[in-house]
Amino acid sequence: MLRPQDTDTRERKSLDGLWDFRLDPDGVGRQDGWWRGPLADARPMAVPASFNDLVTDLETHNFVGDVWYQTQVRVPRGWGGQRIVLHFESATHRATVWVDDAEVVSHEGGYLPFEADLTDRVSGGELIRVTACVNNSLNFQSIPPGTTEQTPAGPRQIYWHDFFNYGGIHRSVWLLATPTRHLDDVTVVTGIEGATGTVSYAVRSVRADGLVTRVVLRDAAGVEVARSDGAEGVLRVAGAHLWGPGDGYLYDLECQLIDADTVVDSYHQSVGIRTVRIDGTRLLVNEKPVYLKGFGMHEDHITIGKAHDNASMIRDFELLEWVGANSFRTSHYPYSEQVMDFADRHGILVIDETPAVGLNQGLGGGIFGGQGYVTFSAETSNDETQRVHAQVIRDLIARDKNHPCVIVWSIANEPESDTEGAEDYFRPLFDVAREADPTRPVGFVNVMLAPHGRCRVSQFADLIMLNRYYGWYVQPGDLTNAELVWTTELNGWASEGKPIVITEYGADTYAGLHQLPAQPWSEEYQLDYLDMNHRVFDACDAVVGEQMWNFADFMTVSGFMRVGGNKKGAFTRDRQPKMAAHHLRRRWRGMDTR
Ligand code: BDP
Repeated sequence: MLRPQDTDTRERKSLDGLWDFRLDPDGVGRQDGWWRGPLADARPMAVPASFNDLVTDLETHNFVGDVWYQTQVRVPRGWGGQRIVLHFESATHRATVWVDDAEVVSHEGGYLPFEADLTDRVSGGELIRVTACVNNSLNFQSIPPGTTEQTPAGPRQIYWHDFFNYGGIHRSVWLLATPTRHLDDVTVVTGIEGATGTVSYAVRSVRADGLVTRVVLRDAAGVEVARSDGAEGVLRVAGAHLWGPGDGYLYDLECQLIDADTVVDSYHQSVGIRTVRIDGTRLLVNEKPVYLKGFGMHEDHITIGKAHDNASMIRDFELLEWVGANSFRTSHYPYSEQVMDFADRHGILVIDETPAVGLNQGLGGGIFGGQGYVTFSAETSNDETQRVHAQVIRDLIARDKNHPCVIVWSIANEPESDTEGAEDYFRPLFDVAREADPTRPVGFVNVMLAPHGRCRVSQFADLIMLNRYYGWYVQPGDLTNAELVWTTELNGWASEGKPIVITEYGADTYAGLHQLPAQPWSEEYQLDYLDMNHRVFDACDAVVGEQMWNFADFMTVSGFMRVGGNKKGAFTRDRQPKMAAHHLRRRWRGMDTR
């Protein structure tokens, strides 16, 4: 699937704006055919946005189930004879879409794109009705998992991840026209041979018999540096300007389908020439060791929830730059493609994560309420879950394979990993990732409950990624003991001979709460906690990165563990610095990669 683009041969029309919207608490919309006409009793809803926080009533805020969106759009008059596609960048967690009376697509998974070919159903100039039934419920066969428990007051959704289960159409919706003979996919893999950059490419096309595939590579000034005919090949760029941390230099690869002298289709793929590789305990980008400084983040903003918004994105990247970060993890799901583009353009290194978070019922208990489940069993996360998980790994890699910013795939966050069931579940998933992308390291994020010596899944990973909360969830307020046990565990991991990234370490901190001596929840404690962790990391050669949890405070389920959400941010939810952000800035800006 290629992204909607305006090119010499392609045109797109945004469907973002106000749509009609309605909850379906009784789940009758599908039986009653709500797509067959104008949505009755609808209220306006912004697209893109999570629906949950735009309203003032608890029912809508907490709603789990089917919600219906509807809009009308006129297919541009000039699109007659073209291939016409309806493209959703995401709908959380699944959607079925109708155009007028016909169902055109169903898609499972809340953070990746899907589309429907409307060519045979619509014509240029026609006004069409688009209806989407979006569903945000979670079950043991969804990624992420969840379940519904019966309570005296009715069904209640439970899930084992620590961020609010926002729902809705979270990213842009497009109508797109391409030629019927069209480009369908492009894959680039870059390499370095001395001062020469190599760009291996493979282009897939549809109805392209007799057509020539041509690729033209241009530098950032638009000057052609290489070209080739054929659906596959290798381009060579003498004196290539490499993509690297802090230097988001991008070439443009124009892919064309040519009929005699006519360009039938054209699509632009940005290309950053770089390599990524693990060597012993080092993580190498362009053969140079890198040290990751940054955060686990969230797509989470006041009012709009999990929606993508360019203004918020720019603020977040400005803060990353200000604080001296060079990396982040897309905890705990694929982020908007605009975010990935921005990271490409700014030379930010990204650990790209699937939505497989909460495959760990052992963690449930206190925080999430769901207790007494076995993680991997026929009744809970099972073969079907594994199939869905494998598919989401493939889909994520298909979407993000060409982003130079992506240096590592994370196939899950904090799953159960100390049991035979976990080992059986995960072994084939690493193969799925490596088959889909043999070029990047693959890992998963290990949880404290499976410390060194007990984890049975890290053996499959190219690098070790650890979330650790010594001094917070264990030894709270006792940083002296925390430092000792943390050092001991980390030394154990270092003996594995793989690079280690600390993908989470953090302490909830209520902005403005000050205490001397420092106590948990105060800004002073967050500083002491960071200092303790940094001493532990600096003493361990195998540590190649620190990503503090979290970039900013974020929304979670309500409960006695969370005060208006998770408060482990270096920044507040409205993106202002806590003392910790200034502290990190001093460390990170003063630090050279080791
Ligand atoms: C880890 C999770 C993360 C949570 C964090 C926390 O990976 O999603 O928000 O802990 O408890 O378990 O703050």
